[in-house]
Amino acid sequence: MADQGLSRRELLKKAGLGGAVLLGGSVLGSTARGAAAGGESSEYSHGDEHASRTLVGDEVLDAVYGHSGVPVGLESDALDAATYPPEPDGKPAGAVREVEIAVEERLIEVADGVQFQAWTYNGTVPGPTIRATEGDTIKIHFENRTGHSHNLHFHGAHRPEHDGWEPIPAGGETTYVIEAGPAGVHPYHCHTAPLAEHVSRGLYGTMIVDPVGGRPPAKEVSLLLSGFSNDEIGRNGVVAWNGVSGFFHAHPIKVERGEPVRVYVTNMLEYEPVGSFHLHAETFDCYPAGMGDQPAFREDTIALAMGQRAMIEFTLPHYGRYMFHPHQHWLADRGAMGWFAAV
Ligand SMILES: [Cu+2]
Repeated sequence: MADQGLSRRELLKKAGLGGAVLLGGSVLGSTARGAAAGGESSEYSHGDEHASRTLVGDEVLDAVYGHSGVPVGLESDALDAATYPPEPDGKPAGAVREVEIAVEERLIEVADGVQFQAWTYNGTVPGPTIRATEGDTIKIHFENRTGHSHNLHFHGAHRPEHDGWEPIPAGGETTYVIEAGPAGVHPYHCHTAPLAEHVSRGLYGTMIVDPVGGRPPAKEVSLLLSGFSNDEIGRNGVVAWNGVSGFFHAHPIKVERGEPVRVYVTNMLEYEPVGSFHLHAETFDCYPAGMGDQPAFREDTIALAMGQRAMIEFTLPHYGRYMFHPHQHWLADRGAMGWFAAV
């Protein structure tokens, strides 16, 4: 076991070192020049030499930058359920929604060769994205299929007796009934002591609450930042968007040029006082906690304390890759680097 742990640490170190070497080797630059030389310059060029040097044609989806660490063989659609929220289903306001949530222990691969003994909601980290309209009633049938106490606590506004802080013992079950609201984006997570362990082991997810009448059409994406800690990898030795290190580095999130994009960003990174989201080459409108009719401000970087979240909206006008990552670069280096690819 000790040998195995050492090899995993070594593997992680090697991956990090590999990234540094690639960075120094200007892989992006050489890829860009190769694509430009291949023609199609009218499509990719925007009339200035800097742009033609940094845009990469069809290589846009597989060029290499920095530390990746994504598990080998993981398909490009493996995180679709976490990344693309369920679409609003058009039920009339005031609907009653039934949700089944079970806590299960799972061994999950959070980075290439790094297995993590996770506590999960419905088998995945993060748990399922729940979507409702403001004022709906959500009935969560909760089952604890583990040997420890757990529970399910939602952010947002609801009756305190359904706040979910009371531990549900091993093998136990309960039903939480909450009113969806306010309109916004709200995390849910386990609230059993010791809290830091229960959350950092993987018990969290996102709830999206639409205003009555919905939001304007947009390409919608959900990104949840979290970390993984154990004796082998250390505290937050792996950091990820939607549960897998380097995933959106290996598989950029594709959007159409000029299409409105709405991203629900949630920070569930335990043991760090603050996380953040930074978008390269464009700015975005920010709705803190997804609340309000109008954006609170425009930015390219937002800070998010643990449990904080935001809804951001932007369009990407140019063909090419737009990097995103926490602006704490040690977090980006541990797997939270990603791209939007405007195609
Ligand atoms: Cu728990």
